[in-house]
Amino acid sequence: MKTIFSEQHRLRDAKTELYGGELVKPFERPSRADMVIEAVRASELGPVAAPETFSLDPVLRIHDADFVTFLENAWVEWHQTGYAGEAMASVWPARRMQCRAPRFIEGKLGYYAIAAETSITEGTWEAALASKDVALTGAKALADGEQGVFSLCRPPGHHAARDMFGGYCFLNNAAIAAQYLLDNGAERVAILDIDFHHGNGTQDIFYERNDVLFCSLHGDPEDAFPHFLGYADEMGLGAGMGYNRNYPMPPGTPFSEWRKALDNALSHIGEFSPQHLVVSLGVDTFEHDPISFFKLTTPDYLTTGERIGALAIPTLFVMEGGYDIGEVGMNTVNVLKGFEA
Ligand code: OKP
Ligand code: ZN
Repeated sequence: MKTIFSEQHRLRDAKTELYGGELVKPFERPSRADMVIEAVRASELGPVAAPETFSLDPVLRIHDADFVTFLENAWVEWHQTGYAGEAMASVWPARRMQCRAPRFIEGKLGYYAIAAETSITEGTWEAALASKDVALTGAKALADGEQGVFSLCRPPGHHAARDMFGGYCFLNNAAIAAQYLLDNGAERVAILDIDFHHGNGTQDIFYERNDVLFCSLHGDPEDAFPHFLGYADEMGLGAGMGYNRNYPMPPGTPFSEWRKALDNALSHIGEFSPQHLVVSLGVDTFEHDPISFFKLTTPDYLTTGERIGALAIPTLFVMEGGYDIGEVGMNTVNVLKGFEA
């Protein structure tokens, strides 16, 4: 399997994440991608290629133009105010307040953010652009007939919605890739999100559509980020009714339970008979992940890849989360190896 990877991911290197009332070094840090690419190379999975550069057109198929403009200018606008720290949201249009983007950067941050942990820094936009190029290059290879491709995206994307960033995400790489596949000949694309966290952005983007089936396995929003989306009764709306499936699971969930949800999702995907499958691949379901609460083990990722591969649908793996720096490489590569087995 070919891997698409850009060194530009390093441009996303925030110093701060708001966590537990402190500003800590972000869990979503450059060494994550370094560990994954190192494991890809060591495992002889296949060639590693740099991405092509795409225009903003495929981004604007998913994200609102005003949101894209905001992301592009946020750091400079924040910096120009004279603030010493990184740009972070601290105020929101809460219930019964006006939901519109104001002029000042402080207000715009709150308008476009889903959460406060994700600081915007110099280089963040450039890294997000490179990350979407990694996803699109993978999608293009899939459209050209590859059976499996790994887009080693960083920063991740599945929490980013049409007009929202947060949860370490800016542009929704998986959604942009799925839309690209539809715009290049596919009639139906399925997205399977196995990151520990609910893919609220992806769900929201495709919620009223029946050309994209979205299935997500994740920590129950009662207990886990993003808290305000991801319940099992969210099934889609209008034409999209029945094309959204959530599998929330409780703290401590072991692979024996998780795989039942996986098999259920995979059988729905099979019935949908998509031309392509996009997997939002997070390995923060790992037993030792520092911010998550499922109990998957390293060999479980091989089984997971095998189960996905058994569908025999051309598949694009898009990297999302996974924060145990020591094991993120092996766990990720195990999914890809399992898929190919
Ligand atoms: C991004 B991805 C935990 C707070 C969680 C944000 C997590 C973002 C995860 N107390 N903060 O889905 O891996
Ligand atoms: Zn996650």
